[in-house]
Amino acid sequence: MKTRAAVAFEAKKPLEIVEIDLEGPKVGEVLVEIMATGICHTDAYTLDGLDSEGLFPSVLGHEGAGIVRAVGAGVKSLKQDDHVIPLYTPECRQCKSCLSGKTNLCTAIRATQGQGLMPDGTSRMSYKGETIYHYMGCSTFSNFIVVPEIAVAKIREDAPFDKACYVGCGVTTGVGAVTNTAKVEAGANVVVFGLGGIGLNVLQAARMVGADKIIGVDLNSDKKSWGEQFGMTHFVNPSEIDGDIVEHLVALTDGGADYTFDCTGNTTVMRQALEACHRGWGVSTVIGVAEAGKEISTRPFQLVTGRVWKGTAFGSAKGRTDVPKIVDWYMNGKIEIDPMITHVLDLEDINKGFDLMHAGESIRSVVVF
Ligand code: NAD
Ligand code: AHE
Ligand code: ZN
Repeated sequence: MKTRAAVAFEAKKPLEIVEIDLEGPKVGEVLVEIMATGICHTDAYTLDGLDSEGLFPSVLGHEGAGIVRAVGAGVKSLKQDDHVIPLYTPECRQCKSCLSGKTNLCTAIRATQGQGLMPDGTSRMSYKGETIYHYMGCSTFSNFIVVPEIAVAKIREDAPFDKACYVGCGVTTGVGAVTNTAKVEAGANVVVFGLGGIGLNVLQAARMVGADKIIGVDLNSDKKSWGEQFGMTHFVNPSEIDGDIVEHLVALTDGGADYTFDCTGNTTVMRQALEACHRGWGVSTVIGVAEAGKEISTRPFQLVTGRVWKGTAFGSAKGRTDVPKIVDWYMNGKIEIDPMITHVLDLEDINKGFDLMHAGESIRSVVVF
């Protein structure tokens, strides 16, 4: 079949809206009509050529929601007309990682996913006879996609696609980082670096679990009012304080935070987040994705004296199990999504979504098909 898609033909070039060819689902795969997709900073990072796994030409996008239109042979857990969210972190429930119960990082198809291919080692997408690579196993900047059954979460049918899509990455990542990865408890002091589409979800989850001080840090002071809407109690712009940001935060939290989160992808900030933790027990969780070649460092003494450095992918959520629950949380009013969706765009205007993100003018732009 043919489908409209925003194709990344080259790094650092705007996406081009074209009709591509899409092969139907093979064994264990499903065809999904994407109804809406968010634009995450990770899409921008890959398009900017900063992702060591970035491949071109490809169809980016990994924060979508849609409807199953056809299933391939052997598919048991999904049927036509199911409402779904594609998962960049699948859940096969059979691999060593899934069976360990210790991680959400299913390894069943990770190798081919990183090569921009389906599990059988081929792509379903092409343009004028040339292969187009899949992205993060999703490629939600296409109106129709083919994905493996194990990389699809079935969600309730009354959830609006233009909001539910955000659960496909940003909401689950930010909320899950607090509830699954760091396991923040009531009364804790929390510092969140970077108040964008991920950081605001960290804030609202910290509020949800009953954190005490919830401090937001951003270089963009426009984010102060955004943070306050989602539970932030104190805002710090590092460029507007006298002295060192770590010392400032340690003083503000009476010796250091119980939990900090990096939602910037900046390795200098990651170090600050670790060092702003309380001696003896503070836990810092890296969420931000750093550009290829970047490394983190700190004095080992920081770890010897009890600070813990962690990281999280997709908020440590097991996609097929947890994503439907997070959609329920949204539908039941436990978490908010609507105010964070600042821009709704047609596919033709998708590049505007990237411009708005880079200008710090959006929280989430969502493309509706
Ligand atoms: P965003 O662009 O919406 O937000 C980033 C925010 O960080 C902005 O408000 C920006 O002003 C702020 N910022 C940038 N540099 C800063 C600095 N030096 N100090 C303080 N604030 C700074 O991006 P997003 O969609 O929220 O994504 C945030 C990061 O999380 C990205 O690196 C993205 O790739 C990553 N991410 C990771 C996962 C995961 O599973 N680990 C999932 C989604 C996104
Ligand atoms: N491809 C990059 C790493 C990118 C990365 O860390 N991605 C996160 C999700 S970001 C979503 O917005 C992730 O899930 N990582 C785990 C995984 O298996 O990819 C690189 O450095 O090569
Ligand atoms: Zn993302």
